[in-house]
Amino acid sequence: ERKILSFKERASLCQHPLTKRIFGIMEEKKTNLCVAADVTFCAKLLEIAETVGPHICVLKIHADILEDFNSEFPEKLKDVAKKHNFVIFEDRKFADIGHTVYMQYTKGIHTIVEWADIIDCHPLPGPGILEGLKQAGIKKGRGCLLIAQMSTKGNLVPANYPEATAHFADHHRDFVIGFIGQSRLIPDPTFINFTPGIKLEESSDSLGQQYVTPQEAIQNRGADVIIVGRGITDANDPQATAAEYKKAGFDAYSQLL
Ligand code: 5IU
Repeated sequence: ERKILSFKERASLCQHPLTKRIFGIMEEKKTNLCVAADVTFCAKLLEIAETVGPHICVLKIHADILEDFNSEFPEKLKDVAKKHNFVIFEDRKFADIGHTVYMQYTKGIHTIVEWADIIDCHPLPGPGILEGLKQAGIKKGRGCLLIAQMSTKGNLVPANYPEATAHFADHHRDFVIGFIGQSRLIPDPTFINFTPGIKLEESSDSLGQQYVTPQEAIQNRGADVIIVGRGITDANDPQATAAEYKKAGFDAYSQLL
């Protein structure tokens, strides 16, 4: 039986300033909702950020699908994040050798390290990937999530992978702030568990995505933060729908306390 702590209690236990800040936002805004804004134009993304901003703790984006990405965009997004008090997560899923991910994180047209509070990576390449990302991220106070499991049908993640991932995180607490997965890996309350593949009704899409409900993810699988994309961005009223997911997520967590 794991002991569930409030977001406030968890914030107080955290050493990493970014984790502390995220739990603080979750407590203050009463939300454990992360919206995945997978859209292809900057104006649309900024509109979604404004619309759902009051209801989220984290906004997850894919900068590399923006057809009109430009150097002013991150500044505009940062302004919205500041206004509504959420953090920015670039879901780049780094997966290469340390030297290459260092460059992908800091160079190119996206210069991700300059604006993304959170990034994520596949632990598959071994410790070098974190060493590479850390070289740029630590001095800016950034944090990284380790991808421990995936939501997709038929994925190749082996059964012992989450355990090895947790071990990895334990050795890089100065940069790893948590996990992306479908179940809680370790009880440690200072790591944040993000779970994608969430909809109010269980379903799937035509490309392997599998959805569970906020209640299932939080109460039975140990998610802290639910990641919701199309369930909100494709809704007729994204703002009202975000409010609905926020309530479902926060109520599900609160019921565990
Ligand atoms: N995402 C997943 N599953 C995973 C991982 C990431 O869906 O296992 I790791 C991302 C992909 C997308 C978002 O950006 O989360 C989910 O979007 P939808 O709610 O629209 O399916």
